[in-house]
Amino acid sequence: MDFKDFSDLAAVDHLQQIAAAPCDLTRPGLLSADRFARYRLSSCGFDLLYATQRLDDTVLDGLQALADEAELVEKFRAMKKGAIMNRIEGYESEERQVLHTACRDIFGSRPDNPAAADQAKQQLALLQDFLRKLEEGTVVNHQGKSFTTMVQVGIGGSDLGPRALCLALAAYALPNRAVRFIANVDPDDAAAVLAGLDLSRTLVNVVSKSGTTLETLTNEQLVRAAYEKAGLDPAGHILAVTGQGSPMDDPERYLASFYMYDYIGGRYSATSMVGAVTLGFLLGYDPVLELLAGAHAMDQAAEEEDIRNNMPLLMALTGIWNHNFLGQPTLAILPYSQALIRFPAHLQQCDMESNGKFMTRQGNPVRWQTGPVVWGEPGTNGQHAFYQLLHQGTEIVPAEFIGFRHSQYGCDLEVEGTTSQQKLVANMLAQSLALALGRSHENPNRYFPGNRPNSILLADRLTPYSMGALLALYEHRIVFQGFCWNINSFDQEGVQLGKVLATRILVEIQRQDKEEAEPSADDSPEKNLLRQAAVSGRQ
Ligand code: G6Q
Repeated sequence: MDFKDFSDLAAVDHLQQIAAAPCDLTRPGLLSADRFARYRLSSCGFDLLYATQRLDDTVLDGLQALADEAELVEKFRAMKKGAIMNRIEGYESEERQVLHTACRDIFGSRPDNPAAADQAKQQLALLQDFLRKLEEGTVVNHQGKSFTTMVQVGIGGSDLGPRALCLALAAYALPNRAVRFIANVDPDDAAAVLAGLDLSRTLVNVVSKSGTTLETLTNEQLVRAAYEKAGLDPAGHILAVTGQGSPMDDPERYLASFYMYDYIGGRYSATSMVGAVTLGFLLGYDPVLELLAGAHAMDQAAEEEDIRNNMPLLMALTGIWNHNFLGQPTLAILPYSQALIRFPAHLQQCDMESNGKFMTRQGNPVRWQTGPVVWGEPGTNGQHAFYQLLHQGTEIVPAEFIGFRHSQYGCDLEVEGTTSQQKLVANMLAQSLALALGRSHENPNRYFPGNRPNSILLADRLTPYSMGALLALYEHRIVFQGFCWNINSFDQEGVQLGKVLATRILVEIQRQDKEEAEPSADDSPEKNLLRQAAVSGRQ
C-alpha cells in the first residue's frame, strides 16, 4: 500500500492556495436556507450540519481530491480486511492487524475478515450464556442472591470507552443493575467506589488486554483484599477480560473469562469484550447487539468514496481543513447530552493517542501538523464556563456539537412554553450560529468576530444503536486522518517512557524503605528527583 507524505500530495498544494481566502461566514446572506440544505449529510440516523464550517464547493472538491490521492477509503477497506496497518516500515514496531471493525462484523454472511468475525461471535456467545445465567439465577452469590452491581477495573482503553458507553446508556439499565469503574492507581479511587457497595452482591470485571498493567493489577489486589476482609471468597465474584496468553489468562482464578485479541487496540476496544461485558451486565444482551449493529452500519457507510456521502471521511477532512490549512490547533467536542458526559474524554484518548505522532509510517519526522489537542464537556454547562474563549478568545477553536431531538427518559416539563429538551437543543443551535456569524457592535466588548468553524451532529435519540454509530463515526474519523497524515494511528510508544521511569523510581523507593538508609551516591536523574521530593516532603 502506498503511503505518501502529506506535504508531497498535489491536493495539499491546491488546498493551501485556496486556504488563503476561506469562506467568510459573517457575510450577510451567506448562511442561507440553500447553504444549510446543501451542506448537510445524513447517515446511520445522524444528520451532519456543516454549513457553519468555513468551506464551499471549491474546498470540498479539493478535499475530495485529497481523499482520492491519499487513497483513504482504499486504506480503510484494507484495514477492515486485515492488512498489517499497525507498523513502522523498517523499524521494530507492533506489526499488527487493526480489526476492531470485526467485533461488529457479525450480522452478514460475508464478513471482511472471517477469522476475526468468528472470534467475535464466539466471545459474544460466551457473553450471552453468562448473562443468561445471571438472569436465570444460575450464577448467584454464596447466599443464592442475584448480583446487582458490576465494577469494571481497568485503565486507558480498558476504561474510557466502556465507561463512556455505560454512562451514555444507563437510561436503559435493567432493573436493579448498576455499574461502577475503578481506573486510577490512586487508592482513593478504589476506596471511594468500594465504600458504597454491598460486596456480596457485586461482581468485579478486571479488564486488561496485556494483563500486566500496574494500575489494574494493583487495583485487582486491592479489590481481592476487600473481599477477603469482608469474609467473602473473591473467586466467586471476579471476572476477567484479557488477551489470549496474557498473565491474566488463567480461567481458574476467575468466575468467568473473556478474550480480546491483539488485533484490537485498547482505545478501539469498546465494542469488544472490553466494553461488552460490563455493558451487557447493565443493559442485557440485546442492547449490546443493537450497539454493535449501529457501529457496523457506520463501518459500512465509511466505505463510500464520495466525501459528501461519507460522514466519517467528511469529518476527517473538515478537521484537516481547519487544522492544517486554517491553522486551528485544537478541537472541542461539545455534546448537548448529559449522558455523553465522558464521551469527550474517550475521544480525547482515541484521537490524541492515535494521532499525537511526529513520526511518519516510514520512521521520518513529519513536516506538517498531525493530531490536534482534543477536549470538551457537555453543553449547556460548558456555556457557563469556557464558551467565553470560544466566542471572543484569541485562539480559534473549531467545535463539534452533538445533540438529540428527544431525551432518553422522556421525563420533561414545559416551563414558560418550552420543554427542557427544547431549551437544550435551542442552546446548541444558537451556539453554532453565534460562533459562525458573530455580531457587530459599537461597544468593542460586545463585539463577536464570528468565523469560528463548527458543525452539528443531530440524531433523534441517544440509544444503543445511535451510540454505536456515533462511536464508530469518531473511530473512523480518527483513522482517516491518520492515514492522510501518513502516521501510524495504532501504537502508543509515547506512553512508555514515563512508565519505565516510574518503575525505576518505585525500585528506588523500595530500596530506601528496606535499607532505611540515606540515598546512595548514585547520580541518575530519577534518583536526584526522588531525593528532592523526599526533602520537600520533610519541610
Ligand atoms: C490504548 C492504550 C492504553 C491501554 C491501557 C490499558 O490504546 O493501549 O490506553 O488501553 O494502557 O492497557 P491494558 O488493557 O493492557 O491493561
